[in-house]
Amino acid sequence: MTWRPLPLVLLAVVVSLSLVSIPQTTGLASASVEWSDGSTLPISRSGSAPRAAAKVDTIGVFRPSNAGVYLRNDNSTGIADVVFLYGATGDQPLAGDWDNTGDDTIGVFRQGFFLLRYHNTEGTYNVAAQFGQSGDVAVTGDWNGDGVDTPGVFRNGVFYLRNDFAGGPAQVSVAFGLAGDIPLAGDWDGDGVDTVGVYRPSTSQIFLRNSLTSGIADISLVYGAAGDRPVVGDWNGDGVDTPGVLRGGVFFLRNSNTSGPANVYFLYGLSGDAPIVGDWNYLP
Ligand SMILES: [Ca+2]
Ligand SMILES: [Ca+2]
Ligand SMILES: [Ca+2]
Ligand SMILES: [Ca+2]
Repeated sequence: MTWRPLPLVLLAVVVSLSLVSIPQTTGLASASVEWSDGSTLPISRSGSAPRAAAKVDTIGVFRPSNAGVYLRNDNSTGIADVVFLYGATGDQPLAGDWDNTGDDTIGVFRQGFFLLRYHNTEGTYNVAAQFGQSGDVAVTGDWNGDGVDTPGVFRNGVFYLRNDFAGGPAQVSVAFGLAGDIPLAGDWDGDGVDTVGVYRPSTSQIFLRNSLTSGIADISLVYGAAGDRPVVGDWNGDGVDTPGVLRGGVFFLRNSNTSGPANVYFLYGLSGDAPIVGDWNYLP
């Protein structure tokens, strides 16, 4: 769920490469630019030039009854774009970029194990990381900004986080929220590092913190209603994760970390499905 801007130096290289490459694909429009020294360089007008791709998160659901995963590549009503079986009834579904490829893939938390897969296809896990324990609620995020989402758990108002899949004790502990809160993880300020938050079901309040240290909320807002299942994601590709809720088969998504109505809402999945969020079809 982390958007990483292309470094300026790399961006300059990409732009210059696009100026000197001649589009060969049939049917692509092309043009040339005459420079002050009289030379000409072709440029592509087809939109095929390399550019920094923004990550946009979309929704999916995990269906406990059949351990089915139903991913959609747009935040709109419609059939699933990707369907496969993963995990088992009783697992907590997860999604993240476990291998720093840019795309988010499935995982589950099961009794102190993070069982993570590198592809959104049926198959066994690629990573089995022991972290946390039964009764914990799992969260995943890029806690150190290296592009890899790694495990965390929430237990009685404390987040325990690790920056790798090696097992072992928590590397970071953050007291935030209360027992009974639903933990959240995302990049609330667009700096490339995921931090923690909580959703408080009793009051529909969301509390977000921008650093991985114990302390009061940097951002608080009210969103959703009793019984909603919260989600967070970057719905508009601006690098900032913002809230949403799933309510009886309808997703309500908001594009800012402020109180207010949904910016987007649509029917998806069935009552009883658990929501998941990621960029399933990211292409670098
Ligand atoms: Ca990935
Ligand atoms: Ca990381
Ligand atoms: Ca951040
Ligand atoms: Ca956003």
